[in-house]
Amino acid sequence: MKFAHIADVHLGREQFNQPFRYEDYLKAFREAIEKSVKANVDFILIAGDLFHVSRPSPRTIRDAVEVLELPRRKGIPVFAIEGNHDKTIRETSVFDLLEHLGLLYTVGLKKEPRKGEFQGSKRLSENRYLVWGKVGDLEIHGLRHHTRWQLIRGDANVLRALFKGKRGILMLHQAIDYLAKDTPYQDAFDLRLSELPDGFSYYALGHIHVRRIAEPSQTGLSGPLAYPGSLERTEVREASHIIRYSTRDKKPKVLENREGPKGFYIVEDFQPEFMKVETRPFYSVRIEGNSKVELRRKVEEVSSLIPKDAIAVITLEGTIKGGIALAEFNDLLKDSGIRYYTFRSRVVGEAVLSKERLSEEELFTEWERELLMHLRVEPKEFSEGLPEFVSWLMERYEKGIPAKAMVPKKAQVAPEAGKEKTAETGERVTKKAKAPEKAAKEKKPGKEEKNHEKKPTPKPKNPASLDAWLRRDKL
Ligand SMILES: [Mn+2]
Repeated sequence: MKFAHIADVHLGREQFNQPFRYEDYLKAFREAIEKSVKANVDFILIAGDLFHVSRPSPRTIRDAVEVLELPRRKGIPVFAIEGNHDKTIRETSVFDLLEHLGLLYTVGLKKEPRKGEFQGSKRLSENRYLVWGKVGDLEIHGLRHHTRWQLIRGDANVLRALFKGKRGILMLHQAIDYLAKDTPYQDAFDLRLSELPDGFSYYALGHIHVRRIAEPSQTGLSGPLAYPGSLERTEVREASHIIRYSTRDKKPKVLENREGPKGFYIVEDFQPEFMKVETRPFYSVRIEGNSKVELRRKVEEVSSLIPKDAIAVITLEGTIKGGIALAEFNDLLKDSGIRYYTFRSRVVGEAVLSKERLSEEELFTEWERELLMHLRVEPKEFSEGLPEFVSWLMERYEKGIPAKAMVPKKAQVAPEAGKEKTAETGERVTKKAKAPEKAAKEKKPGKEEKNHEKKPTPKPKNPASLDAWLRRDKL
């Protein structure tokens, strides 16, 4: 059994508002599908964010159809889940259209059962079905993207309940803490490693845009966890090259990004092997200087190191009296021929007296950090479920909410009062304030683990929490 595992295509995206980037993203998708077909795979997985938005333009849909025709003509089924970018709460989505055309099959929760050569389903409750893909004896399970607060509540773990006893492949579009290190999801993961359902031979993941693999020997799970990363370079962090030019350096240094090329996996016997996809050179340039003259000179010097067909994001840094205006730099590269460049400024107008920086932990309470974390990752989510989310958050951090917000007047004050006071006086956050917060932090994981251990009470029917979740949650 051989299959392709693709994720985070973001088809339809015009990065930097540049139409040529639309073509780049499409080209990468076409190359990945062509290489999969050429490798003679039995099926193809797209683990979320095939599209950049949930309502792609007619042009994007046309291009997706054209590319997905390639495997269909060879009888190679494509299985997909929706990611955070392309999921929708509407009745009908672009995925329904593609499915109707026989171009792909989505797996997960559905209102209607599915039957056919490549699909199976099981009734969970009234008009709720778990739908999976099948190729021979192999089942391909999955669930579209959900936020952590939808999947894990106290000791209720929706994923474990849904996929209990299932085998084969599990496709998810979530950030798993274990593999999120050095990614934007480091502190904003959706799932802990220990929360994943065990028993699958391969975990086909999407959402983290850099390539990561964790072997069963590292995780204790039954199969490897794999993120192929996005097919194109979606942000500065994913640049192909980094140019650094500090105030000390006489010459700029050009480095290749250690994350390497972009691509996807061809998986044989559940062992992923990386397949490169050609992408446009993307340069992240950082220039430090102590004067406008120095910065301008260095920009000119560096420009010859950037290939003409590249994208360049140039960040200017330093301390310069009066600051700088980016408009003063744009003219420098006007005739450079570089396909697209943009300047960003991290120049400060005056010297900062203290180099000390307050950490997030010192600035915000745990409750505030949790709220910020969710807002940072999922701003879209809140048009719908904000009140529900807030009550979930309040519940979870009941003990951390200032007493006055919970109970009018006669509050059960004491342990948290100190923290509240320091927050209100607004002066520097003292050690006094940190202490109770730390204690609370240390207590929490222990409590969760205890709940975990208690949990496995195998019931023949859906656990009550799953039933409740199915009733409440939108598909
Ligand atoms: Mn993505």
